[in-house]
Amino acid sequence: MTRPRTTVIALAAGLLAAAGSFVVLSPADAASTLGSAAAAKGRYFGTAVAAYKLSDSVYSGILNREFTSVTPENEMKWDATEPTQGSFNYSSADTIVNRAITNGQKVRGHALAWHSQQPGWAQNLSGTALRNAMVNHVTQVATHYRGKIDSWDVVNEAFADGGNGARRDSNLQRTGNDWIEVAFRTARAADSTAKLCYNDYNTDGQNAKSNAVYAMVQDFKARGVPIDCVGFQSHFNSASPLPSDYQANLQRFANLGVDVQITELDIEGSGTAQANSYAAVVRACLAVTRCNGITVWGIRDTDSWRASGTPLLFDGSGNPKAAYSATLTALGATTDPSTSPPTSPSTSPSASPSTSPSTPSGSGCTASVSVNAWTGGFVATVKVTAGATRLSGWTVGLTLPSGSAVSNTWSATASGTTGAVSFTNVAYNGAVNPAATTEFGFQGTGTAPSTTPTCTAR
Ligand code: 9MR
Repeated sequence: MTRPRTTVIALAAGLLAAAGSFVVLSPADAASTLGSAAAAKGRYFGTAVAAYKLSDSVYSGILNREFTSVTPENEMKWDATEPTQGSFNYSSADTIVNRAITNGQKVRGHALAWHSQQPGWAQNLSGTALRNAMVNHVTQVATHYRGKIDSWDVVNEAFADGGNGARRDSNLQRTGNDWIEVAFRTARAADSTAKLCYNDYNTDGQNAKSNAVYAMVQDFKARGVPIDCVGFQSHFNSASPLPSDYQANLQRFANLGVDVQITELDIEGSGTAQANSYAAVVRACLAVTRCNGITVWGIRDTDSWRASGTPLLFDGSGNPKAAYSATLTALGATTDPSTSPPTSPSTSPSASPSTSPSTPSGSGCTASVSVNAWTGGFVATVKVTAGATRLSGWTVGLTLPSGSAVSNTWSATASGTTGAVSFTNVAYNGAVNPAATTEFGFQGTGTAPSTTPTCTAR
């Protein structure tokens, strides 16, 4: 498929031969990863991450390239963070969180209070002792991560399956029906910056369980219990397929005044059927203004808790599946085979047509920026091209217009958010072969930058 032509703005004309170029792309042309395509729609695209897989370069390469949010898959759960009562261990979760922040990715915290994956000591508590232990746990963990979490799953899976809309029986539930609101008030007191979510499964369509969650959120809103978002896990398979009223269900919750997030998406299957379901989920989220992010529950099929159902967007070798292309297309990006994601993360050939700067020469590097802008915001994709010498690191300098600010950066580290900002490579994309390219991106508020970027080899 031919890539649509791009427009070179006038100011760049005289500068093309100099350090870089500045190109405005049509919206459909601007995004070539899940994260950048979602960002162009004002949303994040995240994945569950397991700390022990981060040393796998295929895994971390895809993670850095494609995703703008991460959820620790198990590392923030009660058994992991408080294995002994009053003794907290954040090492694995901190690894994920700090790495995400370095890479400009948001973090979804998962989960503060849940009937499952409790440490043995908590499983053996009841009554006031358990209530107090829960309050202390929520306080300690939310305080430790204050300022680093975009959204917390404060309470997970507290409603029963089946037709009566009841609360799930659990040791936490038996401490009193108010345990959920106590958890939310406690989380807010510890961290006033994170969005506080209720998260559950089998609530993806309108049914007795989602009706009960809906009533709880409505009640919380009416009584001033702090709740900001509802997570819809969206684990789909042939026994539990994508409901036809998925979008309507997201919308009715959004209408209560909360954000809605798709938090653990996976869809068992393969080929076109699977791809179509992924696209339908994305379209539903994009159609609901307050659906502000999608998280898939793992990267490669082999990373999934349901690996045999091949439910994710990348195959076991890290190659994008049909479901990946469908997701990207539904997010509004074009999938151009010449720029389809590499299986290894670092660099791509310089033949990519869209933003090519002048023929690289000398020992430095050049940078070009393509922008997808809307009223009040923009996403910038920056291409770094090596000169005649292999780069071992690079820094791109850009000046933002007055009143504009960088809100999110991926595949680079930004020195600041306003004015003259330097973007430096992250660990995996500093090395660029002669005349080869690598990309990074950032999202901003205000007007997009219109000056030519500088590029310095390091
Ligand atoms: O993916 C998680 C898996 O590695 C754990 O073994 C499992 C244990 O309960 O939890 C999985 O994640 C769950 C998530 O925390 C909550 N919603 C359901 C997810 C899949 O079971």
